[in-house]
Amino acid sequence: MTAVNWKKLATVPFSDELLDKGFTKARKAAENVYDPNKTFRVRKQMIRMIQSAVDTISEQLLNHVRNWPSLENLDLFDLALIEAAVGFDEYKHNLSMLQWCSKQIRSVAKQNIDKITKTANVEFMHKTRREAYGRISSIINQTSKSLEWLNSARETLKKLPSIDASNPCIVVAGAPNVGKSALISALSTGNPEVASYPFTTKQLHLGHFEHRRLKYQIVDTPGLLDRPMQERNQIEMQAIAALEHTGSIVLFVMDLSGECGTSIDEQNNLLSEVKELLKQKEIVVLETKADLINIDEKELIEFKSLETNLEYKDYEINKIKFLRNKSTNNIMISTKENFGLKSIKYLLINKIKKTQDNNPLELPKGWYRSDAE
Ligand SMILES: Nc1nc2c(ncn2[C@@H]2O[C@H](COP(=O)(O)OP(=O)(O)OP(=O)(O)O)[C@@H](O)[C@H]2O)c(=O)[nH]1
Ligand SMILES: [Mg+2]
Repeated sequence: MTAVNWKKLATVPFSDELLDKGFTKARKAAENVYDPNKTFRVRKQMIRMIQSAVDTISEQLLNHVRNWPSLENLDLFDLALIEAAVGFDEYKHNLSMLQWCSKQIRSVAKQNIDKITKTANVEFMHKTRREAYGRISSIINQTSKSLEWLNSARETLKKLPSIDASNPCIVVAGAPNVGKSALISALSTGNPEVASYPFTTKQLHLGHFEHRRLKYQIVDTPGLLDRPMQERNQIEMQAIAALEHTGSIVLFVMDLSGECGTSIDEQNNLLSEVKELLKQKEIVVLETKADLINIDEKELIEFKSLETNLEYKDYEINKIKFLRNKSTNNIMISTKENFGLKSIKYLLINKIKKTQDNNPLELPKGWYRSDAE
């Protein structure tokens, strides 16, 4: 299973561009034919024109079919996004139209080339070539709706996040405006990628950091895990289920400062719902914007110095220092004043390492179950 890089999908040509390209190539191919005998020359030219036009067009069509990910090979998360963004059935139908088109024009080429081969009438050769061009154009025109659909689907798909399901993925959830995206930026190396979900107009952030050559992806969930369950439709529920399948761990971000606009009670309700929805996943609750909350100054200075000196050790989760809220016992962080983030990173690495090591059925990358038996 590999991540789909939607951004790499090439622009899909419109029908007139396809025909233009095919017929231009054909004209050039005919120019390169030399034969002193007129009948032989025209026959070769007409055959080359048809063959070259069809080869050029067909190759372009099939290239697109090959480059668009086949739904059978996709991860559940990508499938849920495609279904929500453009729809499976249309995705399959429009790609198969390109295959159909390629087959049809090849058959036209064969029929008309056969006719040209069998005749010695130069006029008839020209006429048969023109007829082939007419039929090819009409088939391509019948495919134009699919080409247009694929072009606009490409624009939509290009904006979706691409997650590599073979690497760990940290899912960040929480009410709107609590600081999910800020947390992703703070934990990421470089700038997070900006993408979108088909469920919301909000932009999502997809960041990553590396530790011991392993890439930890961090994905945002605006509009997906930020409101009560009954407000979500079936497609969103599918995406959430897929997210559970993809994610290694969930960070649930809360804002107790009151700044985000969602009450603490509502945030707690959302947390209970997210726990219920993502039952199989470990959920770590974080309270962010701790800089806006009254924290004992001495305790904060002490924590900051402990965190600065913190070094990564395997399996020593209990030795990682956290700043905790005394009444909720949740871990507190601030992306604005940059404290608590290093501890969280080490906590994530350790927890993910544990879940991976604890799975004796997990095979090395690139192995398949049947290879091991
Ligand atoms: N003081 C303070 N402000 C913060 C902190 N983290 C985020 N904010 C601010 O909170 C606001 C919301 O942050 P975002 O990261 O956009 O929140 P979000 O959860 O991604 O919001 P949506 O994507 O709209 O759901 C922004 O104005 C941030 O600057 C923090 O640790 N301290
Ligand atoms: Mg956000």
